[in-house]
Amino acid sequence: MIKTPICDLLGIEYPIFQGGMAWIADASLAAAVSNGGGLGLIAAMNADANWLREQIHAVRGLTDKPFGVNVMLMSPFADEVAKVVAEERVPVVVTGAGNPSKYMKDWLAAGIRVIPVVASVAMAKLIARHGASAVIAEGGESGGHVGDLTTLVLVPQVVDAVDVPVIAAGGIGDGRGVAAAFMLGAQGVQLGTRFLTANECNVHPNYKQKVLKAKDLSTMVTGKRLGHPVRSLRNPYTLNYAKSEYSSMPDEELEALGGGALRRAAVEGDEKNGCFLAGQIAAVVNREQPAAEIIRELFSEAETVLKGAGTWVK
Ligand code: TUI
Repeated sequence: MIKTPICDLLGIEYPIFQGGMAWIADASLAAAVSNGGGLGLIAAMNADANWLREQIHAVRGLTDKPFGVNVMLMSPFADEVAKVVAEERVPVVVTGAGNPSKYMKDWLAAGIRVIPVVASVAMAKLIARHGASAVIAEGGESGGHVGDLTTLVLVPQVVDAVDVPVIAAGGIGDGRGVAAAFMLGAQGVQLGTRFLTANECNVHPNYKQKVLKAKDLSTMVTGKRLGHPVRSLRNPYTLNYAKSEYSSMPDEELEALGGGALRRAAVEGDEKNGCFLAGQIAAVVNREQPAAEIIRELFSEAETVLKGAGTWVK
């Protein structure tokens, strides 16, 4: 049985978080993951306060286990979303895509455990000083908004730099990845792409199929020109965006190309005009399963791997 201090800190059975995937991670998926013994997250993404409040109430109706909300800091609604999580006293807030320091005081005063995603050592140190309970070190193998460093390189450096527990994210999709994260010094893992194909995930079926069919080179990163690189599955939309990015198209037009693309993928399953965010590890995700089964399988595989880890040492 793999148990780490993060389990006691948050009151969860397995040290695993479900990634806060925009337009995908709703109350249904979050509750399934929490009921399976992990930490389920609702993605506040670009939604407003009312939508989030409804989702928080929905998840509370589906589970009595701890859950969290992922606050995407680039969202135009970040301020109102930050207020809702404090008012609702959600057990855990995970932040992404920026620096959450300005919200930390209010969240900590509301008794919330704040666990920011970081993509650098500097951000990890800063946020630990502001009272984060743990940090999620996310490598650029992940889907969605990506930093420059890989998980293999980022995680041990963050582990060395801060005194709080580190959760590894990016490029983890099976028990081998979970085992590797623990070997790097992480106390837990966060997986997005693997949970996207959970039975309880309400994303459009076309999206699940695209992840299930993905191969090693199926993802690409676009958006560097505007400063917000995102990893997604290669399709007519991303190829056109990439071409435009290297053309003389004005920034405003390029920005307009991005608008609504995540929704078209996740809600409409629009294969041509949607942006299907996914991590590189989509290549090893090959079946739909209940979330609880995913969690059990990941940790049983990880235990086997860790027990055999000394095999080659003579
Ligand atoms: O946030 C994510 N993944 C995301 S957010 C998202 S929605 C979106 N839509 C369009 C454009 C961009 C995003 C889709 N996927 N992951 C967590 C994450 N956070 N990865 C990297 C970071 C990060 C990066 C910089 C965290 C902190 C940071 O600090 C920079 C600074 O100094 O503010």
